[in-house]
Amino acid sequence: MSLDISLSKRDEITATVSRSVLETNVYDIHTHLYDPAFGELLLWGIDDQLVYHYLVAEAFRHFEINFNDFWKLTKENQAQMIWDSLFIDNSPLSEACRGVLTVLNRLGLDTNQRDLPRIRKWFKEQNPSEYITRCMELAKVSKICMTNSPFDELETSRWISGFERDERFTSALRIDPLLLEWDSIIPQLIESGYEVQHDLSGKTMEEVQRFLRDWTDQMDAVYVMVSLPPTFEYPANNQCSKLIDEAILPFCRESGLAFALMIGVKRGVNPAMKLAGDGLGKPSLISLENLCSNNPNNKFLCTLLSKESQHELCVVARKFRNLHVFGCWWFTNIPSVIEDMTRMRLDLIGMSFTVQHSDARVLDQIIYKWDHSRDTITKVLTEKYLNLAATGWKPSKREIQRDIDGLFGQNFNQFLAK
Ligand code: HDL
Ligand code: ZN
Repeated sequence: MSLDISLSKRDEITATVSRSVLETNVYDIHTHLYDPAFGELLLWGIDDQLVYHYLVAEAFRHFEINFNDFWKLTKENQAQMIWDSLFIDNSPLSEACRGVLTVLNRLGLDTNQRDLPRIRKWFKEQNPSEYITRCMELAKVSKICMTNSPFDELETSRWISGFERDERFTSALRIDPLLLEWDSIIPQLIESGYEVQHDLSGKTMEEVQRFLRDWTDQMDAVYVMVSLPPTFEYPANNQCSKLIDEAILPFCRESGLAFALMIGVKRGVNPAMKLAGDGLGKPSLISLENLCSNNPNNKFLCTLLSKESQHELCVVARKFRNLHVFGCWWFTNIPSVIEDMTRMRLDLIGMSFTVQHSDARVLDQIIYKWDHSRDTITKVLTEKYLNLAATGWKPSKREIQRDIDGLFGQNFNQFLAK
């Protein structure tokens, strides 16, 4: 199709898309990074990059060591084992391996020296606060949304003691334990002064809403988020569904906050691997349809973990304008799947989605996660604009920039503001 346009028009569109994608700053709407005020919780540097749970999972396929002995090693020794196994003994072709090298290369280090001690020495010489700015500038990330849990003691003490926010970091209120481990978090809620009952009776639902309100205010959260198993059912005769219906959704309607659902994660498929031990399953999207259909005055964000679910998700999004699709989550965050998902989303829901989030756990990772995603996004968008031009419709530079601004965060901001 795109052969019907002149070579000069073709080159102009190709250059415009590539430049816009490369130069447009993104709002990274889901990460596990932290405002620098959280100190050690903000991970960065070569060792944290190497012991990232994606690489732990890949490295264990080569290791003889048992899991517990590995976890007893120092972080540096864990990193050395992973480096030796995945980078030296085998070529680092996986997305997560290539990512480490993309980061080092973009930082100006000579990866071909393959000298881990020398690399480690370079990171030790970096100034943390300057390094945050450097990573965000290299990654072209202007804003980072954190994942903030009111159930994580490491975090809550910092929130309660108060700190001056770094305006580049926004907050998302993460509530998995509230919905998935109700019986285990009851004591913490009661101890914090919320009058809740195991059987959800009495003032429980209004007290859970007060809990959400208190923490949303404390964090200035921009949305509420939960990750859910592939077996998630809604509506259902269980605590999770009742809490969603009678506490989460009423609170989100009252506050105007979106409820973000990340569906399909199977926690602890191999518990000995800790964070690296989670797997995925393909959910039924009937529950998502029911959520959107039964709650037209709630806003839902959604990303799914199974590649096989992505087509259905686009069709559900076509039915419900109160559903905003975002990102290529975790096991789908690899070039081949990002390409399929982005093409499918443009084909089925046009521009009305957020193209990517990094899910970065280590600051430096935003450099590779966005570099690699931009490559694929450029490829798909160029194809789409060339197809468009072949119809005689000539997308202007301004229109292409407008579209990319949208995919890179403006669509998300507009959806939240509805
Ligand atoms: O539940 C989530 O937010 C997931 O992103 C997990 O944190 C997962 O461990 C992860 O980091 N994926 O990229
Ligand atoms: Zn995440």
